[in-house]
Amino acid sequence: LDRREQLERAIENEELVLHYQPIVDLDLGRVAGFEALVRWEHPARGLLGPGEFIPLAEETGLIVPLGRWVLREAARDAARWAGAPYLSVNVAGAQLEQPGFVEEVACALADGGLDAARLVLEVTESSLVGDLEAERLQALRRLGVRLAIDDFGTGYSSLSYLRRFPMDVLKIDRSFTRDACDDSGLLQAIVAMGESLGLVLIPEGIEEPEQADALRALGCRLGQGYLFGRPVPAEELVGIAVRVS
Ligand code: G
Ligand code: G
Ligand code: MN
Ligand code: NA
Repeated sequence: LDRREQLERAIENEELVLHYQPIVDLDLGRVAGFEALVRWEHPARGLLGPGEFIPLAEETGLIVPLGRWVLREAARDAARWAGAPYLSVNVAGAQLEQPGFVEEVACALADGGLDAARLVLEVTESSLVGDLEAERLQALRRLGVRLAIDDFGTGYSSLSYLRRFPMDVLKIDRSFTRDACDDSGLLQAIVAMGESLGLVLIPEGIEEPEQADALRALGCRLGQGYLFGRPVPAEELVGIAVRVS
């Protein structure tokens, strides 16, 4: 089998697994949500990270069935979490373009038993291109789902999409988080812009306590990174779904 066929089989045979990384409230030291991050339990090569198969999935269009599986699986997992933390799921541009995408999201929520208000969909700047996407995002919002811009600041797009696309959350790429302790004017400007647009800010890739302190002082309420937890399988969330310290 070639790599595409192997991935296709993996989706059908449930060789994919979801890991979850906590998103924490920096003030309360408590889990606010989890981001679902897909892995592939390859029968021969072991556990593969998304970097080893998401690009292939995007090139071949397999990202559509893969993403559908992720959404359904994650909604089912999240419905059982104690304390009702929210669920954040990455969505590729090709998924947004599917005519039935909004219905698929609604079905995943209904079948999994998850309230729409607990779902955040993460899209990248590069998938925000036209009227079609804007319409899809509006429809998702009408379902009660919230929307996040992922890896903010790393795309090549202008900021004009912030006017055209309804957004709730801005995930600040870890390349900016790294400068948190250096009195970075760029990071301050990103936070100020996010705040003035009424967006929830989530700096990613927080690894040091000093970074968390600096980001909280800047006005970020939430954060994500290895300091608080690495992505782990759903079974290992028991306990941390309620509280981290
Ligand atoms: O887990 P890790 O940090 O290696 O993830 C690397 C990248 O893979 C991230 O940019 C993330 O957005 C992407 N990714 C992880 N899971 C999914 C998924 O379910 N769907 C899509 N489209 N991308 C994902
Ligand atoms: O692109 P996206 O933000 O969806 O993917 C998150 C990726 O960042 C995952 O692959 C995750 O494993 C990785 N990640 C999460 N926290 C940290 C961190 O603190 N440091 C580093 N280097 N990577 C992280
Ligand atoms: Mn993400
Ligand atoms: Na990101």
